[in-house]
Amino acid sequence: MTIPLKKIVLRKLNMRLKNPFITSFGTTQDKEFFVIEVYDGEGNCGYGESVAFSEPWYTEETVKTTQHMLEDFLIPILKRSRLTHPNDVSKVFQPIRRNNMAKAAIEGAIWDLYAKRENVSLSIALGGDKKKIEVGISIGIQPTIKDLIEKIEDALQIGYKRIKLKIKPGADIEVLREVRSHFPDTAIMADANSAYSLEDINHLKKLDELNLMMIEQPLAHDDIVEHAKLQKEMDTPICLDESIHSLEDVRKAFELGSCKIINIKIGRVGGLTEAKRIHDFCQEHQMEVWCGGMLEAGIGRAHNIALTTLPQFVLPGDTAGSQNYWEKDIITPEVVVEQGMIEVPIKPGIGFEINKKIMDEFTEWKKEIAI
Ligand code: OSB
Ligand code: MG
Repeated sequence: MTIPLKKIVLRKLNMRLKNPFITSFGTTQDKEFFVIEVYDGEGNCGYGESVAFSEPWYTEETVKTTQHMLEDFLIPILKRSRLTHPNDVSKVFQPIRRNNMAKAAIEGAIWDLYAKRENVSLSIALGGDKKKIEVGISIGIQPTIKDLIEKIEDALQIGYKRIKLKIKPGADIEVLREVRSHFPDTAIMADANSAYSLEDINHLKKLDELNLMMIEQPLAHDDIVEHAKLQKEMDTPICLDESIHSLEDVRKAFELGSCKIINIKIGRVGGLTEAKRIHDFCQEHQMEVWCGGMLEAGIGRAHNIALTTLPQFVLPGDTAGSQNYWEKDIITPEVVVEQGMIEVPIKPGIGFEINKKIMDEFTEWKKEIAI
């Protein structure tokens, strides 16, 4: 049966993180993004959230490129397409090269709408089965070791199942040694966000003494060849983030031996349908996966929770609780972490209500587009 699309509302929001988030590529505090509302004209509304940042430091997409793609290409394609399942969205978007985060934002809204029309949770619609998911936390680069140790202690108090620390040249091995000596048994991993090159191989090999769960994206954002060389020389499992944009990328990375673990981000791979295809491949080939984060507000967070209920998400992801990021989130209830777990909502679609008052408060402008 056709999924009727009657109207799309595009909202631009701006939300300030409680604390600046510092990585090897820069600092984020103000998060600009779009909320996309897709209406079927029968009383249902699906919600999506875009994840590209204001600057192209993580991948090439930005808030402005997202708007351009949505308004000038993706929404016009939807106007002339007939969808029977959310899987059709990535097919009709195929002529548009990349711009995966823009595609994922609107595809996510259509997945939510579809699940609501079917009267099932997004988790069930995707084929997930977990009732609760295990989560970790990603901690940005801190001004001092003391600050970092305190942040880790706070996170362990909440029960986060693993701690991810951001590293960069000059703030890596010494910091991690100090952390490891304070927390000898904690599950710790490091994320370099592409800050190193193969010339640093001897330096990176020192990480092997620290018993890390994995090292995430040590080398170039667009590389899988040199990561394969590095993985052959290192015991610590490599996890790829920036380098993975599709199932094809995963297939090639697997063939080359570029990594042992994949960080799946819905936005980076162009939506839930592609994320699920990557999941299925990894399940078949015994590659471990986990769900990454993009400092999302509640709608994006809800999509991540639903995806993580698929069985091959065997490692805790970066979907921390709303309180880790925001004074107040745009969904109700907010995402709550207890003993390192999030309870998966069972209501139809994303399973959270939108707090319209709070969403309006952060909305800079909105536009209605008839389909
Ligand atoms: O590399 O996973 C990353 C945040 C912004 C950009 C890139 C990354 C991150 C994080 C934080 O690690 C994930 C989160 O808490 O949402
Ligand atoms: Mg990363």
